[in-house]
Amino acid sequence: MTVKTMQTAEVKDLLEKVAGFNKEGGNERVKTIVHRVMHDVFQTIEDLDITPDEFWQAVYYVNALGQNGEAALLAPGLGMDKYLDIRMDAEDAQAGLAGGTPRTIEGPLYVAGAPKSEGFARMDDGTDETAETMILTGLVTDENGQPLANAVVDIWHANTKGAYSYFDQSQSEYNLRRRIVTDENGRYTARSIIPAGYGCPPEGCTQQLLNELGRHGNRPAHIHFFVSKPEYKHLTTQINLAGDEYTYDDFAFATREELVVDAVRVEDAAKAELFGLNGPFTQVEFNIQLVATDKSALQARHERKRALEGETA
Ligand code: MBD
Ligand code: FE
Repeated sequence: MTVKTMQTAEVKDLLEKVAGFNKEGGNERVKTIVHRVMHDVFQTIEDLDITPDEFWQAVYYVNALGQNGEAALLAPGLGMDKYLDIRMDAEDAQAGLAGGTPRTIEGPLYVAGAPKSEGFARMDDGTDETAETMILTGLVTDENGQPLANAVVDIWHANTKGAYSYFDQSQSEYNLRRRIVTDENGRYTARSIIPAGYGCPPEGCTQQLLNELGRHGNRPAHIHFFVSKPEYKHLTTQINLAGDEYTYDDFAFATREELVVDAVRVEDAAKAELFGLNGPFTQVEFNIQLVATDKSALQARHERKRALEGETA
């Protein structure tokens, strides 16, 4: 059946009433958005001849998605976080603020208030004795390569099972989450463990939809960063470790060529000793360039719901 009703006065009138156009109160921005989104939903139903059975499946899907708290996981899986990045990159370019280390998506697993230290932090709690020791080092500079002291490098990553502390209650508090303030030479150093990639919960709503699309729900091994310093553009980014099966096939579309980093195995005992280690380790180097700005709105991360944000300093 191919009935066309979108152009009728009845449907146009319905959409305007749905969005509260004929009512005084409410929020004009919300009205505009709801009108547009509902128009596009109706148009999709018409164009694709969506059946009532399909429609109700979608309604119950949204219910279940909320119940298992996966809306912010489905979003990156559907490329929405990536699309916001594409827009912010284009805005930066338009404002003459392009450059520096590229941004990439935050993801849903940040926890605010991780322990803060100067220059160095050990990030793992030492309980995973089978994990490969990681030394993560880097230099934070401005666009001219001048080192930036006192930049805050907020790092978080998964354990060897791809799980993040706080969300994985079996891990200790703030395991694999630290804030490191760059030293007088602009450097930060972390001792941690090499993370494994993340996989969506196999029984969850996100994976359920990905299955329908013939897609997997995996991310490569990666490490998240927020990097900030007053008078510089806030940077939200990640590095993806080279050589992972999913480095260039990330379900969340976070990989960027400039953010793929080699993890180098170091057997040299003298080098290990430099980091206080008595055995081989794997070194990951990630240097970061920040872009100067006097626009204070660009110096802060975007607002969204984050675990423990507002509860800790
Ligand atoms: C992650 O660890 C992540 O970084 C993203 C973007 C989505 C799900 C899990
Ligand atoms: Fe992640």
